[in-house]
Amino acid sequence: MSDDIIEQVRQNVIQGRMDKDDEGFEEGMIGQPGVKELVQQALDRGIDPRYIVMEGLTEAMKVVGRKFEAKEYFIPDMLASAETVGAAMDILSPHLAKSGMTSKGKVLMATVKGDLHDIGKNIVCIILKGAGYEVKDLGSDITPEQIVAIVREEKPDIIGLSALLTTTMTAMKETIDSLAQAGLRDKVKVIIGGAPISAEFAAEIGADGYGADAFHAVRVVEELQQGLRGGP
Ligand code: B1M
Repeated sequence: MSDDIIEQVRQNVIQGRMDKDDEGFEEGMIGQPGVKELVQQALDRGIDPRYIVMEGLTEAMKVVGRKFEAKEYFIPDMLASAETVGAAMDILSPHLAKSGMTSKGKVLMATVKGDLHDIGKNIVCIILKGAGYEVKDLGSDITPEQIVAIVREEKPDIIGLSALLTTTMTAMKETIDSLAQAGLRDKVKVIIGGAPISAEFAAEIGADGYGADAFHAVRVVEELQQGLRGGP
């Protein structure tokens, strides 16, 4: 039963159907629940919000990516799907982030220079907040210089960098090198993630950790905080 509604969430994200007033790919979709209504229904049925994020939203965006690669989808289609995920996250965030917890540490999060993809980074922010961290989201297309300046000012425990493009992965190394040049590298742990990133790449560029997904990222941040982790 729970899988039926998650499948409907996936299909509606893929079709970019925000709510019941949106047209879909098939006739007669107007009036049928869209992503917003389905996510609320899933929550009302007691489905774990983390399951909705991972199996509903994230899986759907993988399909969208494959369709884009196959030239079946174009940028407006990707954007429509991305917007439904944003709206779903607005509904899910309060359920994912427990309020009133003392901070376990301060994390700054950014999508790196040249990269505008922020959905995965936003999810990581929400899940980290839910795990009790103070999270400051710097946004996307953030340069190494901006990161150095804000690390100096905010003195975070961890900086999280996200990249979705193979062409922007190099900005992660630039950021780590800039932190080193500014004499800040030993003052902050760096964790990286995003679809093209791997543990091997993280080791290669001198990051302290690699998060495969938002929940893995939280485990890695926790290990880094406890000094249990020597590398990615
Ligand atoms: Co773009 N895009 N896009 N895109 N886009 C990809 C990434 C792509 C793989 C699509 C494809 O070709 N199949 C491809 C990259 C190819 C490559 O580099 N080899 C691509 C391209 C080419 C582009 C443009 C260049 C297209 C163009 O203009 N010709 C352009 C670049 C713009 C730019 O950034 N400068 C572009 C633009 C866009 C949109 C603006 C239309 C939109 C982004 C909207 C937004 O983010 N606000 C978009 C989208 C939506 C996608 C896909 C379809 C979906 C990305 C996504 O949100 N996934 C994507 C295809 C794909 O990834 N399958 C694609 C869902 C999200 C939950 O997953 O971000 O992986 P993800 O995050 C996960 C994990 O990776 C991890 O946790 C998250 C949650 O579990 N994670 C971390 C992420 N960051 C982490 C950080 C951590 C730890 C874990 O620690 C700090």
